[in-house]
Order: sequence, then structure tokens, then C-alpha cells
Amino acid sequence: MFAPRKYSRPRRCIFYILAFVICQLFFVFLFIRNGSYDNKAFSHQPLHHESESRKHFLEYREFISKTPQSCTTRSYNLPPPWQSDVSVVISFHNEARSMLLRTIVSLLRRTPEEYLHELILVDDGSQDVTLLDDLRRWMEEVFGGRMDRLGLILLKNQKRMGLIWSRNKGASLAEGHYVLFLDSHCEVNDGWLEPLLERLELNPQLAVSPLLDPIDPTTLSYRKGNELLKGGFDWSLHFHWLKRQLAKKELPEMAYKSPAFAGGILMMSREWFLQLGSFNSQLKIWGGESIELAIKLWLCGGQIEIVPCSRIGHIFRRLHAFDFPPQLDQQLSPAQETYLHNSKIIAESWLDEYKNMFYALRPVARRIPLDHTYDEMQRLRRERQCQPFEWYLRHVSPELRIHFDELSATGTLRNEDRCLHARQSDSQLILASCYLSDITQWRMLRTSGQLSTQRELCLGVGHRMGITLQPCGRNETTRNSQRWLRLGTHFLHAETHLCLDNPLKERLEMSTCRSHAVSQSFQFALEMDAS
Ligand code: UD2
Ligand code: MN
Repeated sequence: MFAPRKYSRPRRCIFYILAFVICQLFFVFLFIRNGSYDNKAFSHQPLHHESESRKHFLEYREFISKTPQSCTTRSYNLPPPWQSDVSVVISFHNEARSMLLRTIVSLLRRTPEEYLHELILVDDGSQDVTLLDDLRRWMEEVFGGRMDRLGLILLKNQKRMGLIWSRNKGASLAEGHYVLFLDSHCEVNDGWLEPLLERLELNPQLAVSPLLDPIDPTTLSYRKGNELLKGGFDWSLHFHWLKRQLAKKELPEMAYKSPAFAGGILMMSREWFLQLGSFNSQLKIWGGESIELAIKLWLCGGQIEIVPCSRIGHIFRRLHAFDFPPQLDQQLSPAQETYLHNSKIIAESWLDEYKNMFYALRPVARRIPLDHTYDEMQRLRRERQCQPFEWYLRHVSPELRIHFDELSATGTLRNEDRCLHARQSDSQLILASCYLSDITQWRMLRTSGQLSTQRELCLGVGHRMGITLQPCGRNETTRNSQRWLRLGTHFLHAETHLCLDNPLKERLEMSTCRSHAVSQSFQFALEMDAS
């Protein structure tokens, strides 16, 4: 039997020191090999505490969703860099330093150097006054000689100008062949650029979006996004993800056409962007600009694709990370008013007669003042021989067209001076001011005769003639109890042959139809079939 060997004290010390050094070397090796900076490494570290950040690098954990295998194993047909280099424009307002760094570091690490012409950062009136100087110093320290070859433009708006103005400003200074607009809280993934360049090379009037992977706003971990979604919008001009149907033999990772961008992260030829008049400069602060650009592109000869082999992580937040500047309207929040203002400009500039659909759903937009005319946009439409909006419905977004076609009337439902409202908190039916900012927008479905809210609740008649609001029925029985016929402005319930009535001006009832009863007269904001 062996007795445990006894080491002398100095020899034991040397052993521990050696073991410690080997461990450290192993971690450093791991870090260098992975060549990636973890977001945690930066979380809320002031930039000048470089050594602190380095200590955190050792906590490196990998949680990146990798680009699909079939994308990484193939090689891309790329044009030479002098014909296809990129200017990246990032505008930000009060962004966390850690997030800005994550965006910039991943961009510099994961973009082939010869294709990244320049980085244009626009600080849109952030309160952090030393941010840009710190950023420049830090990038020079960390990326050294690389910074001599990369164009770096740092701009500061002393007064907040908004995202749209700032992105336009950045693009007007850009010199690269392509321009990419990026949010300030992103992480570009390995090989993000090559698939985009390959697609753009095929068609100079194409604009592309990567597939957006969600970064969790709390844990900051990177998750895999969904390849089966397209970008689109509804008649209120709100962005929505739409289902993508795979054609026969189409693989999920193949580039696909999309009615709108994946949010606001997009890349296109800089010259083409400028020819289209950039982002509409009448739009204020935040919102709608990528929807406007999407409509403009499609109608004026361009196309949009989402390219799933290119992946960019983005923090999707439920609430805005910043305040909106105060606006005039007392009843709307500044964020609501700004968004409505921008949507109204889009509707007036591009939607032709379909703008009535927008106003029917967003009646408050009517009272938002605009301080300009649409001449400029009309000139662009004439000069570039852009198609009418009808063309977009026919060729680009059947979803939007179907929503239009399946309705016979829509918008608020007015009875005398009040509107029928399904209260959000408890789904109670009440008669409320037509100017409530969230006043219910009703939809009269052409074939089923159902009267539905946007949350798919339908008006029905139940037990003891009680008027109810229930999930819209798909089977025969529920459908029958939710079917309405329209006699002029009256709503006749198909099963009971009684009419919707508001005799006491505050409570709905079912009663015998009387053709001249004002209390039985309900008007939609928009009748689709009216000529
Ligand atoms: C989306 C888009 C975003 C843009 C926006 C509507 C994605 C992933 N992002 O919203 O690109 O199209 O919709 O305009 O779909 N910012 C400024 N100045 C301001 C306000 C914001 O520079 O006054 C910056 C902000 O710091 C950020 C970027 O604009 O980097 C986009 O803002 P966001 O991230 O709040 O917008 P998001 O992701 O909800
Ligand atoms: Mn964002």
C-alpha cells in the first residue's frame, strides 16, 4: 500500500501557482478561439474601465443561435468590395452603453473588413455627454489598426431630431455602395453580410432585411427567430408579422419576397435609397418610416426580400425605451400622436382612395394637423411612374386585399352622437364618445354577416334576447346567433328578426324594427360598397 506522498510547503505552493496559471491560460485560449464578446462582458461597464471589462471576458458563455448549417457550408458569389461595400448607419437616443457596444463589437468582428466601408453613428441628443468621445477612444484601443482603415463618422444632434431625420442625415453622408440601417441594440451574427450582398448583386433595385433573432430584454440572451414570417401591415398602418407559406421545393432558408421589411433593419443601394427621396422627411421622431419606404419601393419599381441566411439579433421591447417629445393634442399620448401623424402622411401620400380605410379605423387621425402638402410625393410618383396603391394590393400583399374584400363596412359604429364601444377591461358593451383614442373599430364581415371587433369578438344575441360579445363563432350554431342583416342603417338579427336598438341612449336592447327609429340607426365610418 502506498502512503500518501507528503510535499514540502514551498513545493505545494509552486504546484498551486502553476495550476492557477494553467487555468487562466486555458480561459484566455478559449476566449481568443471563440473570438466573440459576450454582451454580459459589457453590461453597464463604463468604457474607460477596460481592464474591468477584460476580467468579465472570462465569464464568456456562448448562447448564440447559429446560422443554419446549409447557409454556413455554402460559399457566396460576391461582387468585389469596391462595387459593394457597406456604410452602416446607427441612430440612437439614450441607448445603454453596453448595448451600443454589443452592436458595434459584433459588427466589427463579424463583417469582412474589406466590405465594411464605414460606420456612421448618430447620437440623437442623448444625455450621456461623453459617450461619443469615449466610444472613439475605446474603439481605437480595442480595434487598433483596423480603425485606420474603417471610416468612422460620429455625429451628435445637440437637439433631438428623431430617428428618421438622423438616419437620413447619416445616409446623406455615406459613401459606401450600400447603406444598412441598424438599431442600436443589436448583435449581428456570423456571416450576416454575405447572403445579403449576394441577393443585392442580382437586382440593384432590391432592398433586403436579415432574419431578426429576438434578444431577450431581461436576460439579454440570443434566441432563434422564425423563418416563416413576412413583414406586413394592417389598414391602421401598424406593422405585423404575416405567415409565410412555403412553395413546393422551397426551403425555409431561401430568400423570400416580403410586403414590408423585417421592422426597420434593412439594406439597399445608397443611390437607389436617395433616388427614392430617402425616408420621408415629413415623418417625425419615430415610426412608420420603414412601412413608407416599403410601399414606395414596391410601387416605384423595387422589391423587398427577407434573407434568412443572414441573421441579426435585436432586443424587442414591449414599451419604448425613451420618451416622446410633448405634442399638442391633450387626449392622445405624445407617442400615439407622433405615430398617427406619421401614419396620416403615409395614407395621404400613398394609399389613394384606400386612405378612407385608414381614416375609418383611425378616425382621430383626421384631427391631427399636418403642416405641409403632398406635392413632393406626388412629383416623385409621377417622375418615377410609380404604380397606384391598388397594384400593391393586387401583387404584393394579398393579405391586405383579403382584409379589405371580406368586409362590407368597417370603423366606428355611431348611434346619434355616441359610438358602440367594447370596453377593453371587461369587454362590456357601452355607448361612448366617438373620439376615445381606443374607440372600438367594428368589422362587418361580408359572407357570414358577423359584426366583429379587431380582437375577434362578435356581437350576438343570446339567452332572453341579451346582447353579448363572444368569440366569433366558426360553427353553424354560433354563427347563426351572430348573423346580422342590414336594412339601410338598421341591424336586423337574422335568427330573432329583431333590431339592434338604443332607446335609452345608454344601453343596447333588441326590439321590433321600426324603419324611422333614430335609436335603431347605426352608421359605420366606412361603407365599402358605397360608390
Ligand atoms: C422598429 C424598428 C426601427 C424603426 C422603428 C420605427 C425593428 C427591429 N426596429 O422599432 O428600426 O423602424 O420601428 O421608426 O423593427 N432613436 C433615435 N431617436 C429617437 C428615437 C429612437 O435615434 O428619437 C433610435 C433608437 O435609439 C433605436 C432606433 O432609433 O436605435 C429604433 O428605435 P427603437 O429600437 O425604439 O424602435 P423599435 O425597435 O421598437
Ligand atoms: Mn429597436
